[in-house]
Amino acid sequence: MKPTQQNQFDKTAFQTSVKKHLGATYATTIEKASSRAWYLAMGRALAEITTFDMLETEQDTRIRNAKSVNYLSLEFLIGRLTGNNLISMGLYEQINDAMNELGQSLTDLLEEERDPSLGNGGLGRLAACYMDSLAAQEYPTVGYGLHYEYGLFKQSFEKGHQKETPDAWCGVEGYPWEVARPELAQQIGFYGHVEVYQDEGRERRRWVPGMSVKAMPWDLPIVGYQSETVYPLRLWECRAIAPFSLESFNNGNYFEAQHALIDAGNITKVLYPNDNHEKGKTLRLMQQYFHSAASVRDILRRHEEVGHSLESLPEYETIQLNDTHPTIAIPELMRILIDEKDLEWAEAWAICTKTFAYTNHTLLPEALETWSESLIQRLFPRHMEIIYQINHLFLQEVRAKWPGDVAKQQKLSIIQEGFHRMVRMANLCVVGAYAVNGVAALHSQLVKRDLFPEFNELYPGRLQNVTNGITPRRWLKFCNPGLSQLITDKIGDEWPAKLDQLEAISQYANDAEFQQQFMAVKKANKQRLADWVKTNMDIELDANAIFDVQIKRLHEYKRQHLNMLHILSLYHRLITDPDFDMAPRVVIFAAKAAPGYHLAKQIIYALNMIAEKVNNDPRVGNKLKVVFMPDYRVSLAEIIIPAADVSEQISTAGKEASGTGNMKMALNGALTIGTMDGANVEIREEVGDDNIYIFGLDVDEVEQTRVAYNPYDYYNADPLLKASLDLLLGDEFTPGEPGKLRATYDSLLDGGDPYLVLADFASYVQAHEDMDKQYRDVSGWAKKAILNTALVGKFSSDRSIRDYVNNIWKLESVKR
Ligand code: 26Q
Repeated sequence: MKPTQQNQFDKTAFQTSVKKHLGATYATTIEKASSRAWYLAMGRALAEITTFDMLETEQDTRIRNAKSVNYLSLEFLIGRLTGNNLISMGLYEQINDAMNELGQSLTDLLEEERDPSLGNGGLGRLAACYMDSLAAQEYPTVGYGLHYEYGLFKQSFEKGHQKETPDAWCGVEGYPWEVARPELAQQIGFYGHVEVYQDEGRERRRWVPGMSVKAMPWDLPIVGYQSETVYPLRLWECRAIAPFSLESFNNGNYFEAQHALIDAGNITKVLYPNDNHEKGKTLRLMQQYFHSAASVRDILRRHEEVGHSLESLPEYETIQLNDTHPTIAIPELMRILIDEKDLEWAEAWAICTKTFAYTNHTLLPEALETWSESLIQRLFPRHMEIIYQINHLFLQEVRAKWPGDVAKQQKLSIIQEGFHRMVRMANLCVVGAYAVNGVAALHSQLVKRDLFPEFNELYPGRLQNVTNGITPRRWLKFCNPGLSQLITDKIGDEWPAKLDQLEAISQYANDAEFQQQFMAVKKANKQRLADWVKTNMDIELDANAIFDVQIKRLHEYKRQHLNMLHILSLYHRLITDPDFDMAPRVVIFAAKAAPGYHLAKQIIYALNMIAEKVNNDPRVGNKLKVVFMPDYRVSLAEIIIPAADVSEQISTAGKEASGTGNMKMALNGALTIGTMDGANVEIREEVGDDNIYIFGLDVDEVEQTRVAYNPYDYYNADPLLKASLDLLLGDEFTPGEPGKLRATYDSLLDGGDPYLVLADFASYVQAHEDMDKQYRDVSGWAKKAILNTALVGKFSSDRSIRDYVNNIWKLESVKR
């Protein structure tokens, strides 16, 4: 590992650069500059350093001749870059000092940065953590994504209802960390037809697109922790081709008539705000192809520029598909190899199937992508031919393995038969990839057992597991400086790159002084959050209360409404049972609902109305507060996570592929209350049964319970459950307007309760009671919290990346 920038840092030169940008880039003066201008100028001055390092990394012949991973993802939820990059560059203190001398507070300037919210949730954030770990461990990498003009919408509440507004993350001035790479632009086609022609007696085919656009790359620097290696996150922006060719426009070749209205600027205008739900929108498929095509061409350009042969592609490049969203890259590579590079089908297929690997992030049927054959045919006629041919050859394999078994062929076919034929993207991925992985041990087992059992027989060893991880740089060192310092004082400062070392902290779990210090840090973090809530929401919180946190996208399977029922049960008991005693508790939510997901929005509304009443009801006093923080995003998570005492991970068993918020909160000393789902199972293995609160049905019990499930059985048998649910029917929370919160009630009873909320209610309430008792034992709680921090080193994304490297990608690290 090379020395960090610290040694070469020239403070005066840096200050001069900041001042130059203030004037030359942002047209202001030291006297007049706003905080925003100072932040932008500082960002540009820093980006200058990293851009040089990125170009050096790009030119490094050892890296150019080593194998790289290309991480293809429609989402990279990177969060703010400035603070994080300062930590990676080892320059935090120096820049703090340099900016102080210029009369600026670094912490204030960092608050000026808008989050680049170029993702929905877990999958996008995972891609960002993986880029961080790839760079930190110096594995050659390029991240490929989209440069959306608008990221995930901004959320606010109007009378308790979610309101969405566009997120123009770049602002008018542009984002200081990005650099345009016009020399690497690509031209991308859509629509059109397939031409058949003769070439030296052979019949050949080529796609003649009906319209074309330009893909302009923007590079963001991914700075390796304590290294000068900087890899690019390359985000493609769609532009109209310039200069606009009037001649071809007029003679009708340039755009086909029916597509003339599509403005090229539309394609990367906005991120689709659905997570774990696909809707077959044409523009979404265009985004996917635009992303895949530009990325594949860039990969081939890099490969060929160094002089490597096409046959050797799998030796130098591997392409990781982050879910099925970039699946069209597989037929696109086939098309280029066959139609443009003159390879035979078999040669091209051999290359493809040694190059692609696919990560599955979900088992939810509504999230498995299928696209109508007619849409693909219209947008990408040549790709559709190639998909047919892939399927034709694949079904021959299926017939050879299971002769005469038509049902097997139908089940496995890439094309789903029916009135509207559909292309199953996951099947195409499994057939076209050399490795397929789930994202947690339980999830990967279910992928094998329930989703792809036949593929597992047909291709033994192809289906694997890589348990997700999180970067400890952002999710401990940066967001929780108090705890980081405490840890460093005990075990030195190598833990951010070697998270397993945290285990050494467990020797202090019973140490009274360390417990007291650990809990003092936690309390300060809770106070920081309470201050945010006071300033932004005007709600007073007591930092001595239990901070009980559920932060994630709003989804029925994640069961925010189970948490809601628990709140209602506490409220009911507080106002009806004079003997009921509980430790003061603050229940904190943050979540965005997809704009078209009606019930999710109703759950947000109900939680906001319940909060309003509970927080102001004198009968409740300070025992219970409910806070729904608006506009959940990475920078908000950085404030909430260090302040959590309790981490809510309460999905129906079998539904949450992994979860990563669970890892972040455990690392920051929160105790998990959770089901046997996703990575909770592995967190429990690491921290031990005594240090986690597991409740509810497991996967097998969920399956058995579903057979004859009637939510009314639970409703009628459990008076506390009934009383809690019935609160939603009256006007307790919507004075004068009874029934306004009944959407949740209806879905849980007449709606059949598809996620078994009522079945898990009693066990969930019991687990909370156990935790409440434990919280009153201050030392006992501190011990458990410390052990959570100490024992979750496994969940560093550095370990996940090493798993990918060793079991799937087979790369070598290149230290500079
Ligand atoms: C697909 C087609 C059309 C429009 C949108 C989509 C789409 C977009 C985003 C489908 C799914 C997503 C996001 C899924 C996601 O975030 N999954 C989560 O991935 C995490 C990382 O592996 C896991 O920890 C979570 O369990 C999983 O829910």
